[in-house]
Amino acid sequence: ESFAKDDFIYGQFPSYFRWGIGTSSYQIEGAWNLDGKGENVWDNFTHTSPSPIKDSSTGDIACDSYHKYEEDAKLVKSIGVDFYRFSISWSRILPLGTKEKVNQAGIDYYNNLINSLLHHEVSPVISIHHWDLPQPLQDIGGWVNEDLIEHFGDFARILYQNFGDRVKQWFTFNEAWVICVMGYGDGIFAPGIKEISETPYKCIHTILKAHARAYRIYDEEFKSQQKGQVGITIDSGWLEPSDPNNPEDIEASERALQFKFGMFASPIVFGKYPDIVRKRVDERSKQEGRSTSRLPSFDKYWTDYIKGSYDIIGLNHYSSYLVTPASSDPGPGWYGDQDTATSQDPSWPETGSTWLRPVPWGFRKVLNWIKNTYNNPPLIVTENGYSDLPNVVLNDYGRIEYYKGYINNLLKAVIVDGCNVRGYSAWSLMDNFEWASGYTERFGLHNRERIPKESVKFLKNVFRSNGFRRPNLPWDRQSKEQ
Ligand code: GBH
Repeated sequence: ESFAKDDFIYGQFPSYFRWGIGTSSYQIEGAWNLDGKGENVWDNFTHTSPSPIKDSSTGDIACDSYHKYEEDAKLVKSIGVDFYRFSISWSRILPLGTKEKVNQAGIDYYNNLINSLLHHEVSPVISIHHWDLPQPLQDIGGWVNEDLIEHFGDFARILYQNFGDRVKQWFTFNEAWVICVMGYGDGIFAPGIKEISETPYKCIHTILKAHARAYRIYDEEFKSQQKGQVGITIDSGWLEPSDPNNPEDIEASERALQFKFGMFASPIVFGKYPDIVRKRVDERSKQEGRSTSRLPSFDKYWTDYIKGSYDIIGLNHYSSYLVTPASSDPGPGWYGDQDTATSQDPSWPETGSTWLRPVPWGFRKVLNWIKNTYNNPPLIVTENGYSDLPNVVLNDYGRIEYYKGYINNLLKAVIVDGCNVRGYSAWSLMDNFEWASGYTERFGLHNRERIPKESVKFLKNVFRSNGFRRPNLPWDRQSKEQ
């Protein structure tokens, strides 16, 4: 490594680099039952009692972005970004989840938002699905039912048809790992299913096929005219060996990265699940006396269909973890299969979220791991951000420190290490409904009243400078004049 872990460098990103800010539909829109929108799994989940949400809140109103999209577009503009990454509420467009019934008010809403952004010269970047599955599709099994592959394809096609003349960057899924492990395994996110042994694998399998379907539809029916790009957003922290000199910890770190990022990246890049995942789940399934592996396989057709189904990969990254082999086996399923235990170094600063401690150098490491493992694919950082507890209001100095360290490590990854990162999107435009934590954790650059926090000034300056410009010092001027 050419720099100590925490060295700050001055420098600028390449001229093609693009800056953005992000949100997602359920977290900001509200208007959960207005103008023909159907119910989705997060509406359903937050309306169950007792509430599974920390402060018993819902996204019924959230930031009211359904009514305030013009203010949102202005806010986005005021940060000086090139793009705004937002997601589409599937049940606002297709109230029943299927193409039989299209809700024109939903199409109108996103047309208005897109046109407001373009009016401010901000490019729209769309996440097709950020967790708010129409409830009628959950009622037929959700992501374990392979009928959803075609329904997702239909949904994507409707979006390309209606918005593709103006939208050139699409991401099919946001963090399918969260949907499948937290939603169908741990059950702490919607739809609240607690079946850790097999269901997350089935969910991942269907989602990968649905992703490829949406990619191929664009490629075959729209790309030559619309000339955009389609990718998928995958989340991963950096998973550092607990003891970097211990070979068992080094192996555990690699295993954890393969179970997390590799589960999605390896199929789309190489056409198969990571070898280590295949081997471990197959072996353990056999030991359990099963005739087939808990991890499904892709046949020849799907292998070819999924392999290469990306123009770009999105990375969501927030924090780092220390990894070592697990001390006990929790049994068949997602956690037992990978045999890893993760922790965080208590010396790393705390934030508003228990799982998020700032570790800026981990960002550079995960970017380099992706570069080395997948032959330096084009990447966009689709999310990176910092949370405060409600007691921190507008003086968010912790957030400034975080962005400074993380974006500086991104700069090192790009200009020193040659990682092929094309853009960066901070999370989030404003405080919003933070899933199972409700409104108790705040990631916004603005509060929910849309008042800017201190960090806006800082990020605006980084974006405008395309990096970190060394302050002009008297001797700079002198040397230029000589
Ligand atoms: C992103 O996920 C989401 O894409 C975004 O919607 C969200 O607002 C943002 O993070 C901030 O959380 O509660 O201890 O069980 C990042 C990955 C996965 C991190 C779920 C937090 C919950 C940990 N997230 N995880 S815990």
